[in-house]
Amino acid sequence: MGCAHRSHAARPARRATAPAGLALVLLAACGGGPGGAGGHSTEKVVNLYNWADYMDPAVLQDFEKEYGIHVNYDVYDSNEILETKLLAGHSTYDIVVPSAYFLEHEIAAGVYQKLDKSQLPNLKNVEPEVTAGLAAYDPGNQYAVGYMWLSTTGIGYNVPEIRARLPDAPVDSWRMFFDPQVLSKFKDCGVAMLDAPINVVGAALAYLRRDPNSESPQDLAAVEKLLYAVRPYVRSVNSAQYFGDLANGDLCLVLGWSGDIVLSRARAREAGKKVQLAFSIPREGTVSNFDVLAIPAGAAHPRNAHLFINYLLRPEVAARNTNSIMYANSVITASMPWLTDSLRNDPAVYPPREVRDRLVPSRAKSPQYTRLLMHMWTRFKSHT
Ligand code: N2P
Repeated sequence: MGCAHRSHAARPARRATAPAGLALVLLAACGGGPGGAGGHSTEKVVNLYNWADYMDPAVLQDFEKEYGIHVNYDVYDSNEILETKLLAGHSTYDIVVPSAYFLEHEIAAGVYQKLDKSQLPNLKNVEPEVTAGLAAYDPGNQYAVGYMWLSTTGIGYNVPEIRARLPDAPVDSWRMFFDPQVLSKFKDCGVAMLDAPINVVGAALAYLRRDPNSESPQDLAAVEKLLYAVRPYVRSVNSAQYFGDLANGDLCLVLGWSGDIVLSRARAREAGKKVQLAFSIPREGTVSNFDVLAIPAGAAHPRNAHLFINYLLRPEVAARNTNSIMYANSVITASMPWLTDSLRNDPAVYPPREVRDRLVPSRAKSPQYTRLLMHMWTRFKSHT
């Protein structure tokens, strides 16, 4: 533990600007030092950069117990932040967890190293459907491994609060968010939206019955109009606090991700709160994401990164992560026996085929469109 602590402190020292001697002293104190294949560090750590609440803490502890490798878990709350760090080129991370639609450009920009599949025998456990789906973003599956197979963008709501304000609320429709007449009814009990522009715009395009992956400036302008009309009723735009707020009863309606909302429902129940939550995938359809595990090009501990990724692909470990974070993992079938019954049968986590047919996986966007989108999004967020 002490070693892991020192190695954590040593991380900034590996940056070019820090005194090189310090890094060496700290590495030596950990019984390691530059060495191993390619001069990689032999410190017993792996630096993970991930979403908060996106891995079972007990899985981290068990990995450490089995391999003596400490996982430093650092958090971000948007793909955009992760990408900015990776592109700036001075990340100190060994494993990151981007969504597949970000992965495509990041691979092209050279921010990842190819996986050494000989160190990943548990790749055989990943559902073939997931691997095939990921190949659309990572041809040949060279850089990334599926982590969580499915997050859908949908509606989370506090059932009694919504019913009290609008008994026939259209909870299975995007009208809940994009019809100002409807949304205005819920302003007082708290409305939040993800700070994930591609997913929110995708949902709005589904509502408009347009292609959720459209890059047309006209479609974006139509979405901007919709978003401005509802902005007065949206209390917050974030992807990290909203599900805790929903569980506490501080919000009554969120445009959020499936697992987060299922998790907040479970937390509210555990806490014995009166908050009664539900999740719906709107009938107009929605966007879905895969999240993956990838190793940045400059990772200092690639061997440990491979060991940890391989560990996460054990069916039982994948199931424990799903049981904890409530997203469907990429191992799907092989992990099923270890899932809790309630999750295995939860259509919010494992949607039935007819619902899955309405899901449109988010795709990578061109740099030109991304610029337009980000400008629109910044205006939207600051608009009151
Ligand atoms: C975790 C959020 C995970 C991102 N709270 C879903 N794509």
